[in-house]
Amino acid sequence: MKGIVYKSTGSWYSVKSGDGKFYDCRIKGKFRTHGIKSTNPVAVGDHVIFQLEDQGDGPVGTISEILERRNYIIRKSVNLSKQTHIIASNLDRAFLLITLNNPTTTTSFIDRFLVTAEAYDIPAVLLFNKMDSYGPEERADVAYLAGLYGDIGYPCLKIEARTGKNVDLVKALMQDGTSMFSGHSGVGKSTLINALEPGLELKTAEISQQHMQGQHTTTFAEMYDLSFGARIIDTPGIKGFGIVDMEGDEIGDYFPEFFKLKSECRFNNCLHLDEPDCAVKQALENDELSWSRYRSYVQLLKGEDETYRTDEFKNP
Ligand SMILES: Nc1nc2c(ncn2[C@@H]2O[C@H](COP(=O)(O)OP(=O)(O)OP(=O)(O)O)[C@@H](O)[C@H]2O)c(=O)[nH]1
Ligand SMILES: [Mg+2]
Ligand SMILES: [Zn+2]
Repeated sequence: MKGIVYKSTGSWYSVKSGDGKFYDCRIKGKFRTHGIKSTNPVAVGDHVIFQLEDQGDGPVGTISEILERRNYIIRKSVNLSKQTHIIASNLDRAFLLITLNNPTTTTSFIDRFLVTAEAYDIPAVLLFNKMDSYGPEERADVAYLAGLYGDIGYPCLKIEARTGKNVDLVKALMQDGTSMFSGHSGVGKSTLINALEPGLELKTAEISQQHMQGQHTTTFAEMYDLSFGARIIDTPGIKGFGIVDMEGDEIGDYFPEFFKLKSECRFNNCLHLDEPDCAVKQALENDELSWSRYRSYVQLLKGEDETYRTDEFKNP
C-alpha cells in the first residue's frame, strides 16, 4: 500500500493511505535514505510503501520503502554527533508571518527565512499580519517591504488574522498542498490557524504539551488535514525551520535577485564583496537592488550573527 506519514513518535508512524484511513506502522530493515545521515529514517510528509498485517488486534503496517523526497527540512542535533533530524518532508509552501511591532520582525530575520526556504527548495510566502493595528507610517513600511519582496518574486499578503481579513487569500495559496507557518512568538500564528480552521489550534496545543512532558531532546512534527483541502505541518517547539549548512559561495545563489546578475560579474565565483566589475555592487549603486538585502547577505556570508546557526529563530 501507498501512504503519507502524518505523525511520528520515533518508533511508530501514523500513515494515511489512499483510502483515507490511518494505519499505525513500524519500520523494518535497511532503508534507502538517499544519502542523508539522519537519526530518523522516516519523517512526517514522507510518501511510503507499507504492508499490512493483522496479528489479532487490528492491522499493523510495516514500512518498507520511502519514495524520493521533493524537499525536506532538518534540525541539527545539539550534541557533537553531527547527526541531523529530518523534521518534515515534501512541503509545498512555507509561510512567514511578519509584524512590524509587537513583536518586531527585522529584514535580517525575513532574509534568513527566505534564504533557508531557497536552500530547502520550498516556495516561500510573506504574510504581513496585524494590518489593523498599524498607523500610516507602518502601513507605508509594509507597502515598501511588500514591494521589495514582491519584486524579487515572493508572494506578499497583508492580512488580519484576528478579524479574518484576507485569510481567504492565504487559504487559496494553501489549497491542495502542505504548508508550514513560521514567525516570531506573538506574530499571530495560532490566531491565523484558528481563523483558517477553528478547533485545530486546540489539537496542536495538546500535542505540544504532551511533548513538553516527554523527552524534549527530539521534537516530532505532526501533519493535519484541513477542511478546505490543505495540509498543515505543526512542529512544536521549533517555530519554523532552522538554517541549513551553506558554503560561502552558494549563499548568494539563494538571493534570487543577486543570482540573476551573477553571470554579469567579471568573476564567475564573485562573492559580490570587493571584486572588480561586480554586477551586484553596480546594481546596488544604481539603486536597483536593496541595501537591506545586501546587508543580510554579507551577515550570512561572514557568519556575523551567530543566531542564524541555531535551529530556532530567536527574537533579537
Ligand atoms: N491587532 C491584531 N492582533 C492580532 C492579530 N493576529 C493576532 N493578534 C494578536 O497577537 C497576539 C499573539 O498571537 P498568537 O496567535 O498567540 O501568536 P503566535 O505566533 O501563535 O505566538 P507563539 O505561540 O508564542 O509563537 C494575540 O494577542 C493575538 O490576539 C491581528 O491581525 N491584529
Ligand atoms: Mg502560538
Ligand atoms: Zn559580483
